[in-house]
Amino acid sequence: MAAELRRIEAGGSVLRLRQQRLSCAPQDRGMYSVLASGRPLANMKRMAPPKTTAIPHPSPDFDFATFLADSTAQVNRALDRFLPKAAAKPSTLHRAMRYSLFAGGKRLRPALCIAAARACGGRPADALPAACAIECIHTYSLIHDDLPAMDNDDFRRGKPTNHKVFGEGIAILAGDALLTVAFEILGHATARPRYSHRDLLRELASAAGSLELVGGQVADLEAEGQKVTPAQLRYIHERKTSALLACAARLGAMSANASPRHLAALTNFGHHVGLAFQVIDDILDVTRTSQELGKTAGKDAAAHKATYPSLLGLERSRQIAAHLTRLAFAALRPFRGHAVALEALATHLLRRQA
Ligand code: GRG
Repeated sequence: MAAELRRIEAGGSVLRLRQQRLSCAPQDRGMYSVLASGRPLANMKRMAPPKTTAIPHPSPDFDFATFLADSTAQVNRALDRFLPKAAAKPSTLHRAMRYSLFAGGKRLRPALCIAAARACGGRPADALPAACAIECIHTYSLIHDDLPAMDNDDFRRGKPTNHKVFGEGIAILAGDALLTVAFEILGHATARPRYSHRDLLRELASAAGSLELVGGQVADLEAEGQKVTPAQLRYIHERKTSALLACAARLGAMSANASPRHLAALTNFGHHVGLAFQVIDDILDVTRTSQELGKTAGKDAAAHKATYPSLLGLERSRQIAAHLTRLAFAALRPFRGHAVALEALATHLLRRQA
């Protein structure tokens, strides 16, 4: 137990080998695996995080608010183009899909995807299909997560949940259709010399599948009413949250034909910011109001769910989130100061209040 706690506190999100069986050209694979199993990560695993919430400063010259607003506007326009119109038959279904998709989500995963593409010298426009596909999967997961059979929530993105407006049957189907359309949208991405369409589709499928997103949800369901160990909590969070954020970073990098070294760095970055994001989410659940969050606050505590604050306390959770953010910054070293949007995003995720 103590060793497990140290692993969680150290950020413990070791790059999983399965996720490293990456999609890179055969000539690049040797280089990738050397980097993926390199010394820095092994050292990180052993270190206990210092008791500080300090993090490095992102470049003061980068205007993250404008970057997020611009990427959100681009993604919203692209999603509107990619999705069937609300009036297309069956219109109830298409209205339900659009209701949740355009309900005011923060669009952090698309921003991560686009920032990763930028860091690798790519164009935002080339990352848009992947950014939109990820947001569709994320939205489907929230619709299903809010269902009575799952978290049973009435309020999401500041509005009544999908099943409250459209009924459970349509909400389930809207989630199914968003999951499916994500793959259709990703099909619009341009293949790159290092990454084929097959690579991109496999990447998204594995992050959304039974070993990652859905697997994390199953572990979460099965943990209800049980005493959850720190190892189980990490397992759930790495899958429910971190996997999709890491996938966003990776697909952005792949859209820019990233080198194996940069892809490995962004995988590492995505895992660390993904875990930090969830630790902060756990903290916000107990420190903010429903109105501030746009979703029901205090749900984890009410459901006696294990969270970072419930296992380790608020102050230690804040230190862990900061430590994970420092690890995310460290992962960006191969970009030699040219990943300013990603640094700003990691800082934004740590400091967010909703
Ligand atoms: C297959 C039946 C079935 C269900 C799948 C996988 C799944 C359901 C649910 C997992 C969804 C979940 C709640 C993950 C936790 C991640 C998290 C903190 C999401 C909130 O992300 P934000 O804050 O949300 O970015 P917005 O609304 O801003 O996009």
